[in-house]
Parts: sequence; C-alpha cells; structure tokens
Amino acid sequence: MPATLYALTTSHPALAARAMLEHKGIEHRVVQLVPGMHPLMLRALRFRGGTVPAVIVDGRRIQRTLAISRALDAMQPDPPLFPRDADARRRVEEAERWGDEVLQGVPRRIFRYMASRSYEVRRWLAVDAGNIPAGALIARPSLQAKTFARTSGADAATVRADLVALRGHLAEVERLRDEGVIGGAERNAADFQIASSLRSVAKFGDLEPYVGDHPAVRWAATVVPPLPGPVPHALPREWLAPLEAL
Ligand SMILES: N[C@@H](CCC(=O)N[C@@H](CS)C(=O)NCC(=O)O)C(=O)O
Repeated sequence: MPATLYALTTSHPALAARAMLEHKGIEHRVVQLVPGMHPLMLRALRFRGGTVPAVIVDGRRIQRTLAISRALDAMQPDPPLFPRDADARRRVEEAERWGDEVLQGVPRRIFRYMASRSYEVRRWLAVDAGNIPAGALIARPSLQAKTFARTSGADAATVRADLVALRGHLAEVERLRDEGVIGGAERNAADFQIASSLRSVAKFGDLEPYVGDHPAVRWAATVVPPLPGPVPHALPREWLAPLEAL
C-alpha cells in the first residue's frame, strides 16, 4: 500500500519528508491539510502529535522529520539517507539535528509572527497557498494566528534575533558543505532537512532580495523544489538591516 504524507503546502519539514520519500522511491500520496486546523485533523487521524509532516507507512504512524528519516531508512535501506560509515553517519546526524533544532524554527517563527500581525499574510496563506474556500473571510480574525505565534515563541524580540542570526546560520550551512557533510553527490537526511528550511527562508518577499543569491540558498534550490511564495511583505524595514551584510 502506498504511504500517505500529511502536509501543509507551506511547511518546510513536510517538504523535507516528501523529498525523503521521493529519494527512496517509496510510492506515496500527499494530503494537504488546512493550515491552523491541522493539529486537530492529525489527532482525528489518530496521530499522537499535532505537527506535520505526519506519515502513514506500512500501517505505522510516524511524525517528526528525524523519526521519519530513520523509519524510512530502516524500512528500505536503499538508497540510504545516512552514510554506512559510522563517523560519517554521526556527522550527518549532527547536521540533521542542527537543521531540526536550530534552522527549522527560524522561518516558522518569522512566518507565524508575520501572520499574527498582517491580514495580507493570513489572506495569502488561506487563499494563495491554501486554496481554502472563503479564505479571505476566514483569514480576517487574527486570534488563531496569534496563538500559533505564541506557542512557537514568535514575538518581535525572537524574530529580530532570528534575522540577526541568519548570517551565521548560512555560514554554518556553507561550512557543512565545505566539509562534505551535506551537498555531496549522494543526498542524505541532513541535505533534505537543511535545504527545505533554506527554501522556506527564501519564500519571504521581505527576505528574498537579501538571501536569494546566497550560495547556500542556491544550493538548496538544487535539492528540493520551492515552497509557495512570495509571502507578502510584513516585516518592518529596519529589522532587515542585519541582512544587508549578506
Ligand atoms: N521538528 C518537527 C516539527 C514540525 C513542525 O513544527 N511542523 C509545523 C508546521 S511547519 C506544525 O505542524 N506545527 C503545528 C503546531 O505547532 O501545532 C519536525 O521536523 O517534524
């Protein structure tokens, strides 16, 4: 039976999971959930958590990209998502964990902050990215977007700190590429994890002019397809000043 991937059109970890299923050549269908309703829908589908990506494969329900990469590799070893050599594997696992714990949260916080403040961004999510019937109307209230922003710690201070930290994150991606941990001829789990977050960073109309030509972002474009964008401008111009150094 084909696998089922529950996703959101805008979700970068869901993009990573899709790329991993494709890398493995595992037949799958993708079900795009309604943004904002997805935690409830996933629980109704008997998943333990409320996050996408969520995968049903061989009758198992798996959530979180790190668990998905390992489960797919155990289920179907070839082509691998982790190197066979123990030391190389450890370095890929570390890079994947950094991608999950550090980089992945950056575009999520930025997006959630923007959605909590800007009707245009909520409308874009519901209508342009989500194709939700009556999306322009549903996007009017900001209460749900504010709750999602709060639960992910997305406020003005964290988003400004994320924008300052972005330069260092891009440098870290370049270091990992230079060391051959990611960016090799054989794609691995860290390639998909990191490239999908960089694709997400580049989908913001506010950020693309600064990051679009960065070598790390150009590399990401060779690994995974784009996410819907551009997300309408919603960040104060002065917050973008740290990106001028890029
Ligand atoms: N680190 C996890 C987290 C995934 C995650 O947070 N997904 C977001 C969408 S990008 C989500 O579904 N969040 C639901 C919520 O915060 O309730 C992973 O890699 O799978």
